Amino acid sequence: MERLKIGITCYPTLGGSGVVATELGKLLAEKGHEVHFITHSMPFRLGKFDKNIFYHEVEVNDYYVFKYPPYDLSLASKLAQVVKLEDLDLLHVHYAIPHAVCALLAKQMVGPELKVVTTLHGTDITVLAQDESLSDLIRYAINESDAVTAVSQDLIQETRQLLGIEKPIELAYNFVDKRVYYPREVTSLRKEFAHPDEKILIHISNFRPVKRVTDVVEIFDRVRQEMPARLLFVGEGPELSKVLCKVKELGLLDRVTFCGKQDDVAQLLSLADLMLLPSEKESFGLVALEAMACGVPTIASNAGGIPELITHGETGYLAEIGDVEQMSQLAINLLKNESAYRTMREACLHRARYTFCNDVISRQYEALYYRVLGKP
Ligand code: GMT
Repeated sequence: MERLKIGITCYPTLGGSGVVATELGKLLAEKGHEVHFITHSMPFRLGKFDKNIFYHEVEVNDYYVFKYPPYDLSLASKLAQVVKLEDLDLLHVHYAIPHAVCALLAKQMVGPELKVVTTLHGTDITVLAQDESLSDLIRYAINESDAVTAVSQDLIQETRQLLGIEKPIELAYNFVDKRVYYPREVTSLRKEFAHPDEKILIHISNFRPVKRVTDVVEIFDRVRQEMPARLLFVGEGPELSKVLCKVKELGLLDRVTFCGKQDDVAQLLSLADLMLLPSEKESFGLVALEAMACGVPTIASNAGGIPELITHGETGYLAEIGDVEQMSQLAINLLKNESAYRTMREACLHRARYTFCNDVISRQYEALYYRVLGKP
C-alpha cells in the first residue's frame, strides 16, 4: 500500500483522546507511514524515537494587543505550513473544536487536495454542542470534514440528535496496544501497596466533576467494611481536594493512596483487582479498556458509550449513575466469588485483545484514509 503522509492534531496532555491519537500515530508510523504531530506540546505518550514520527510545536504569539493569545489561528497557520512543507496527504484531527475548525481553515489556505478526517471524542459534542454560541461552528466542522469518526455508537447518536447531522459518522472504537496493556508481573510491587489478603480497587481519571470521584470513595467505603481493601487514585484534577476531604471525613486516609499523574498505567492496573468508573458521562471510557486489557473488571455507571465497552455480567458490571449502593454490592459479590472473578478476568482479557485490538482499529483508520484520498 502507498505510504501516506499524515498530520495529527490532538490535546497532547493527559486525557484519553490524546492517548488514542498518539498511539494511533505510533502504529501508523510502525506500518511505514510518515506521521507529523502538530500540537502545542509534545504528546505525553510519544515515547522513544521513531524515524517516521515528527513533532511540530505550535507557538502562540502573545502580542500585547491580544487580550487572549490566538492559539486557534496559530494552529491553523502551523497546520497549513506543515502541510505545504512536508507535502502531507491529510490531517487527522481529534476534537471538532478547535482542531477540526483549524484544519478546515488550513485546507482553505492550501487547497482542496488536502483531506481532513475528524474524530469526535465526547465533550466536543456532549458539552460544547449544548452551547448555542458554538453549536453552529461544531456542525460546520463536522459537515465540512472529509470524513468523521466517533468513538461510540452512543456518541454518534448524540451528535445526530444535538446537531441534526445527517452526514455519515463512522464508528471507530478506541483501542489498546496489546504489547503495552497486558497483566504485568507485579508480585513484589504489590507488596508495597497492600497485604496479600487485601483487595486493591483503582480509579484513574482527570478528577473532573463528570467523573463523580466522590462516588468512588463512597463505594470503596462500603467494600472495605466487608473485606480488607485498599484504594489507589491515579490522576489529578479540579475535584481532588473534595475527594481528599471525603476520604478524611470517612476516616479512610490510611487505606487510600493518591498516586498523582502516572505514565506507566499498565503497571498500576496490573496491581488492581477492580476498577471503579462511576462517571456521569463517558463517550467511551478508555481507562476501563486499559483495565480490561490488564485483566481487571470494571464497575461502572450505565452511561454514554460505557455499555458498548463493558458487557454487564461478563467483563464488569453496570449500575445507574449515582447508585453507589448497587455498585458497592456488585463489587463485594464479585470480589467474594473467586471462580466468578476468574471467569470475568478471562473474559476481560479476551474482549480487550480481540474486539478493541490495536491491529483492527489502526487498519480501520488506514482504510478510511485511503478511501478519503481516493486511493484504492
Ligand atoms: O474524559 C475526559 O475527561 C477526557 C476526554 C479526552 O479528551 O480524552 O475523554 C473523552 O475521550 C476519551 C477518548 O475517546 C473517552 O474515552 C472518554 O470517555 C471521553 N470523555 C467523556 O466523554 C467525558
